[in-house]
Amino acid sequence: MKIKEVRVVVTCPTRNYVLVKIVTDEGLYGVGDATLNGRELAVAAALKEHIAPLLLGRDPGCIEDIWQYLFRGSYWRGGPVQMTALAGVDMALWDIKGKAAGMPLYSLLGGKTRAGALCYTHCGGRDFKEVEDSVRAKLAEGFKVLRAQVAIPGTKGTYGVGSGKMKKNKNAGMKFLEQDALPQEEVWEPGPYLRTIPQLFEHLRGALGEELELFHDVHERLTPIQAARLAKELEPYHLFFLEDPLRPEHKESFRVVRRASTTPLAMGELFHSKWDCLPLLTEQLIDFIRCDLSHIGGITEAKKIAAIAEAFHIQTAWHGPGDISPHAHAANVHVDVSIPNFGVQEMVAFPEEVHEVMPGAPVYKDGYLFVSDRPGLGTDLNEKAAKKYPYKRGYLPTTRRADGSVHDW
Ligand code: CS2
Ligand code: MG
Repeated sequence: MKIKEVRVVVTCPTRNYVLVKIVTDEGLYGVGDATLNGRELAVAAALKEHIAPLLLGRDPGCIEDIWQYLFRGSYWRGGPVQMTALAGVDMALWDIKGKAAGMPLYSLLGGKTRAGALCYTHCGGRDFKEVEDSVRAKLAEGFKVLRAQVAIPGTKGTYGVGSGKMKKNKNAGMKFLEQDALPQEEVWEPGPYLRTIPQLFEHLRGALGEELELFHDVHERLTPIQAARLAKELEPYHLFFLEDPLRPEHKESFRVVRRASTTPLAMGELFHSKWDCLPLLTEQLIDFIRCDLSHIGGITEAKKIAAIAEAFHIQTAWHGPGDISPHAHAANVHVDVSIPNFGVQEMVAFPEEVHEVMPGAPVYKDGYLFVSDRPGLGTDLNEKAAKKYPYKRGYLPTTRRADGSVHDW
């Protein structure tokens, strides 16, 4: 079997997605996710201009060799754009391998270690009561693990509470990316944030008890000593984990947070390779590794990261936001259900437009996600439907401190 064609599809069914479709001379094809929110066309160009010509005529079954060829063979390696492009290719190749073998991906990866993947969803609100109501509603839907975010008094826009430059569609109630919107600017200060979050969890535990699993996403905003204070002050509320407390660049800073508390730590959505994860894994500075399969070069790299983590008693919690496609979500769950050290899986409910363009997303039932037994990833791409939703330039929000200086969003 040989690769005959590499197609790159950019589509915006409510938000932008970049898909790689690899077609073989035997008619089999695979589709992978190469979406990088806010930099979609950079990845599409890398794929079309630089990577596609390197794939034509190759055996799609040699996934590891193609991975190494695209990563090491290019000399200029790594980074979000290239690792997202590589992820798209990698997922498409695994999809082809599964279809050729007549097996679902989880089966190729060693077979099921569990029936479904325990998953979590997001709960946000303008105040503690709204967050509590949102948690109660999700508990009623069967969720067992919940992420809680609350608006911070005196700040403008809070991560996880609003939703960027999206406008509501009157008919569907769904939010769509605005055409040519520039980044929304939010204002954030550590003082009010650090005072509010422990109070939020005090409220939630008081109202809802100890049974449910709760956690919080810091979104890489704190300094090491601030993160250490937060982790310590959250100890009485027994979080499932504290997500992404620090920026991804200086991993040694995690030692400060680790020494200060027993709150479990999770990190990784901004990582791009196993090497980014290494010090946190080998020093056991975190409890959950939560890379984004679409930004680390796909399933091949995820399997390796999971295996390294297993040796250090660390579980996986792969990133699963709405800005990566159902193909990536399916890849997440195939890995989740086939590795021994799976922890939890982030999930989103996609709008109808996304299902129309990319059918086959994992199915949610009573707190767990399930993938189908169809060969490969079990997802597909409806190219005709994709054309109905042309690309719209869009950005993630940015954040400034009260004095106007740029801060991490
Ligand atoms: C996130 C994402 O899901 C998460 O935990 O932190 O929402 C993240 O902000 C986006 O994927 C950025 O593109
Ligand atoms: Mg996050």
